[in-house]
Amino acid sequence: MKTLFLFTLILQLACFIFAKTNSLSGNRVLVILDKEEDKKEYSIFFKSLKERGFDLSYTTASNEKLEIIKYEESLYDHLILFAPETDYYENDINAKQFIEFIDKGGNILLAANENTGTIIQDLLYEFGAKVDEPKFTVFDNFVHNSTTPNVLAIEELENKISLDKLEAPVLYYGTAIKSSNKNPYAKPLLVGGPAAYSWDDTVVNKAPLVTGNNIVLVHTLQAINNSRIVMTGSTKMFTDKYINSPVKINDKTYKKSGNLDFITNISKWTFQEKKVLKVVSSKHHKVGETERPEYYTIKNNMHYEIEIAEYNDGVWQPFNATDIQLELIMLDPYIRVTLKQQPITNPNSSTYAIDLMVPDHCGVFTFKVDYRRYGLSWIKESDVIAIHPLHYNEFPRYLIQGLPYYFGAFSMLVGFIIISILALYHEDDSSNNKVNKEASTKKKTN
Ligand SMILES: *[C@@H]1O[C@H](CO)[C@@H](O)[C@H](O)[C@H]1NC(C)=O
Ligand SMILES: *[C@@H]1O[C@H](CO)[C@@H](O)[C@H](O)[C@H]1NC(C)=O
Ligand SMILES: *[C@@H]1O[C@H](CO)[C@@H](O)[C@H](O)[C@H]1NC(C)=O
Ligand SMILES: *[C@@H]1O[C@H](CO)[C@@H](O)[C@H](O)[C@H]1NC(C)=O
Ligand SMILES: CC(=O)N[C@H]1CO[C@H](CO)[C@@H](O)[C@@H]1O
Repeated sequence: MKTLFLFTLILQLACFIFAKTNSLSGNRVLVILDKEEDKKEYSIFFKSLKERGFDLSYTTASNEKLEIIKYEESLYDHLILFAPETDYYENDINAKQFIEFIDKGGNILLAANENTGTIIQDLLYEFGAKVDEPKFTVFDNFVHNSTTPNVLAIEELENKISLDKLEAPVLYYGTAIKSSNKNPYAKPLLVGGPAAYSWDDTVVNKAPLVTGNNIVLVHTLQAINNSRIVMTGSTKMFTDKYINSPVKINDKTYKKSGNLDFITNISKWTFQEKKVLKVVSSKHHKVGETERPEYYTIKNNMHYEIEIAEYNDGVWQPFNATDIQLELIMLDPYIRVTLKQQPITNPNSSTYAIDLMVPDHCGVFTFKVDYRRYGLSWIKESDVIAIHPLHYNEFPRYLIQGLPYYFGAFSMLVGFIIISILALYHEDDSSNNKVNKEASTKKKTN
């Protein structure tokens, strides 16, 4: 009995160790579906997530036990929202709660479709995006699969985020996302081709509201706290049918669509398994020293160094870039310089450094590295330190340029002494006169 217990304990421990995910923000995923049965349609995608170590919980939007935040704590690290059609989520869960979930550092993978309900519409609206009219789907008479013009076969990425190019076309059936383009934190990942338009199954009798490249198929957003959100207008994209479907586009055929590769890569990005940056360390000191000083003096030569690592699929790698800048700020940046990457010595990170002269201006300065590039998580490192003016004993003395002044000062001094001596020891004639006068009066009285 005891051995059995021990055995199960070891087994559990082993499961626990092997179930470790590569995600930096945790492995608890909640999948919200419209209907319980939908789960079967996405079996390949969900299986791939489980293999990556995620702990998936499934629920439906109309489940009474639906909860994402309890006592101010997120119950999950990531959400998969595959329930666009439900108009009312149980327990009053709405866009506000999803935003709160994001504020707490959660990531969301969201799929809408041609029957998107108000909850998901509201949520998209928060991200500066909205879906087209109900029943409208995206058509493209040039780049589509075999003879169905509303099953698009997309071959090109609009922005690279975690994948460089698509090996096979991605099949897409669903609604168009319209982006207001006002949210600087959002960028489209897949867009419609030049001939794409959004319409329902009636005859097109006026200009469609959204066409061509303005049709966003997959949209991404990275919030200021590095939470990541991916939105798409197609739930079908994630289904087994689309993943396994052959693709036939303009006489070219592919045995399998690129959907699995694509959704694997974007879900890795969403769930913080890729392109995550962190500052390992940063330091600054005077040239020739190693300790951070209490303050700098104007025009000191200083050395700044920052170590940055990039996380991809479970390993921290050296981060490579040529555009990381350091700013010395007092209200405005006084100095902004590009840091140079040093030869890589550590397998897990890379170092960027620069030597520079602190500004000829005293005050309290912030030394800041604020690096924001789309697709990578944002890093911000800052340190506040004072820059002092020169101390009275730090000025050089007796400059050649000062000679006329020294001459002036010393000639004054010498002149003063001479005049004082003259004034003190000068014998005045008038006193002689007085004596003479006294003598003469004496003579008179005699
Ligand atoms: C991700 O995309 C790359 C192409 O950029 C592809 O080679 C790879 O197979 C994709 N899938 C995964 C799981 O990385
Ligand atoms: C794409 O076209 C192929 C070849 O005609 C077909 O077998 C497949 O079912 C189509 N896929 C979809 C999702 O329509
Ligand atoms: C680099 O990271 C690996 C694990 O990813 C770790 O085993 C190794 O000790 C690290 N190396 C250094 C020099 O930090
Ligand atoms: C940065 O470059 C080094 C050396 O070329 C390489 O080993 C490392 O994998 C690169 N880092 C990333 C994140 O690609
Ligand atoms: C995890 C994390 O960094 N959360 C932050 C996300 O952004 C909000 C608002 O800016 C902060 O309050 C959270 O702490």
